[in-house]
Amino acid sequence: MKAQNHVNKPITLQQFSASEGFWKEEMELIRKEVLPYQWEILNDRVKGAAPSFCMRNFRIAGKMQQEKQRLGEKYEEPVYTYRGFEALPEDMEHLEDKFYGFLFQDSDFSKWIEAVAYSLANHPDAELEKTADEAIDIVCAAQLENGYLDTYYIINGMDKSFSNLKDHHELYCFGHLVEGAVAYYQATGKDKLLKAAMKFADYIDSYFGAEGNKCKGYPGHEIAEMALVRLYEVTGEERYLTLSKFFIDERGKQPYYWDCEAEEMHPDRKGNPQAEWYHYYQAHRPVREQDEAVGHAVRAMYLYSGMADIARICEDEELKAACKKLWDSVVNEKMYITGAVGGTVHGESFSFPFDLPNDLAYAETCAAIGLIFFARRMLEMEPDSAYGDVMELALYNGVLSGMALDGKSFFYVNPLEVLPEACHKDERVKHVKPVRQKWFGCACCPPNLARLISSIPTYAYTEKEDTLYMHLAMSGEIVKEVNGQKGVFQVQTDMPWQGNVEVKYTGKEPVTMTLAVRIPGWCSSRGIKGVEGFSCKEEKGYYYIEGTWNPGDVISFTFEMKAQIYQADTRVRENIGKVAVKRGPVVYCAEGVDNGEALHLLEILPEEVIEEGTTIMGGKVYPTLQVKGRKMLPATGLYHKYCKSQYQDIIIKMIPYFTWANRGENEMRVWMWEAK
Ligand code: FUB
Ligand code: ZN
Repeated sequence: MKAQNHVNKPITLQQFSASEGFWKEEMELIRKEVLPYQWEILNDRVKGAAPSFCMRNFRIAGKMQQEKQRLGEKYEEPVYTYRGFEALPEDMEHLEDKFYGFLFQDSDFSKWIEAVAYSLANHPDAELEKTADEAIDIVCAAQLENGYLDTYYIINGMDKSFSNLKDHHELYCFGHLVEGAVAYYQATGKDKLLKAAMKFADYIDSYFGAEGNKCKGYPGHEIAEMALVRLYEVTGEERYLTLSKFFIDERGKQPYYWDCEAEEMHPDRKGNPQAEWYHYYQAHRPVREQDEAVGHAVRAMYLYSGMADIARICEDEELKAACKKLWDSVVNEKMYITGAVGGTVHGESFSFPFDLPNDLAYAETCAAIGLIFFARRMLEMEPDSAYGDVMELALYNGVLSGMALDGKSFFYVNPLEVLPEACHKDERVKHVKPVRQKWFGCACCPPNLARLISSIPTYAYTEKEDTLYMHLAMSGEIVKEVNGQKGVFQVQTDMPWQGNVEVKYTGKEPVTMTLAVRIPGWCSSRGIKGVEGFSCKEEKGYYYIEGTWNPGDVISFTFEMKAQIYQADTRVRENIGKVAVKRGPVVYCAEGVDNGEALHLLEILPEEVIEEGTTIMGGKVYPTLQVKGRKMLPATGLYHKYCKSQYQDIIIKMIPYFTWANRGENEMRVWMWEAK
């Protein structure tokens, strides 16, 4: 296999220190509020929140290992009986020593520890690190001698482990464990969890693979693919890269591995009635032949991210071409204006092209996070502002909407239109919650948010030998080594609220290198100052400023940011006759609390001037927009003879979409009628 060290890679968190501004506040929120809160949750100590059972399961599995040691040969392994999803116990005080929760509950710890790792890299915190070390001890104590580490099977019976790859998430939990372990090692230098993850990886490597009799299965829920690449990059062990590539290339081959798996599980059943569902798992055909984003949206995003990793490292042009086709399918046909993906609750999946309902949307937080993973990997392969634009869009909208401004409640589903009465009474929108929840039985999204936000500088900046890329402007100091010399830049910006970015060179010694800055697709006009003495060219939506940087050099960028009206492709049936408002990367929405009930009666006058204002939410000031419009006056009688509709002029107050539902339960709309 042709494996190369990649050329354009994310910076490390140690290279960046955030200064005052939007992202510093977000990262501090994660550190001070979200991570301690989530630790309480993982230990089932938050009243009124759905129980997690995550750390409890690890403790029980650990106790079993102790028992095994104590009893030696007398120890009796549990024999697996399928339990399905455990109903929530009524008596939380007196639980049996068994596995509770979703079968991938372990992954909540792994995401949490990953977020903790990033947070520690940004900001040392002895107390948090101590808690994390204790958590790692609990997790490692549950590991089997052979390296296996998934509490669902350890507790329920190992005899059936790896027998249901399609649905039982062992390789998903493994992938998350690896990601958390790598991050913790990189942040702290402590390798206990990394060693445990490697041991598990080696066990998996001895079980799966192309060689001889090894199992030809692959994950039902992707993530191991990209996790193994990270493990390869941190350890240099090529076998992890080979295993990742195996999982990617085995997927969708015929005969389908999962058909064989199903036959073993149900020997009496002829054929596999589930086979037609393989598109849900992106396993309907080999990934290199796939050209439409289908199935479960999070799975898809994680798979495409892994494919992009392999395409980059192995310089695999065919795989890269598949990634590009899938990217186009997502962003040109299946993405919401908020950067959210997954149009249908059925299977938490993509629907057909341009089927993007606003109220029925699934738009899972994790899926938008996955799109950011995919975008960053496409940028690593090929810096093109089109990827950066989507990454930024998903981040400021479909992702951030997943968390309350105080970091203590979360959305799993992020629709673009909410009528609370429907959420309560209409089965079709039962999946939509009108207010964020403290936690979820299936809690994939909240710790995913924590790990993304606390590692956000690694999405904003990537680097290769002599070039520093700024994909997202973020205030802080960034260090870039070039040929043994230390370049230091101070970035100052008010993004996402203002489009000005100032980059000052504050290194002690001059450094010759290139700074590449993304030109946001949303800016209506732009300017750059201070480039005299540098060579400055534009390529694929980036300014490339090349030359010798001397202490005191300052380059300023102005990306004009003003409120703009957007329309959807006419194939999006839902949005015909409607408009949405965006300012820079931020999508705006109208809420009932500002505009009264019945938002469906409001219309926007798209050609009128939009005024800007502010409002206070959660103790912070947020920009608002005052959009001229009108409100249709009520006309009663279920059906009546036509009479010209009557309107009243109004000003529609709009707030950033990600801040909605922070002032109690109320209506919300992104797409509003266009006044004709
Ligand atoms: O299956 C694991 C996670 O739970 C998925 O990524 C989410 O969509 C949720 O179903
Ligand atoms: Zn999720």
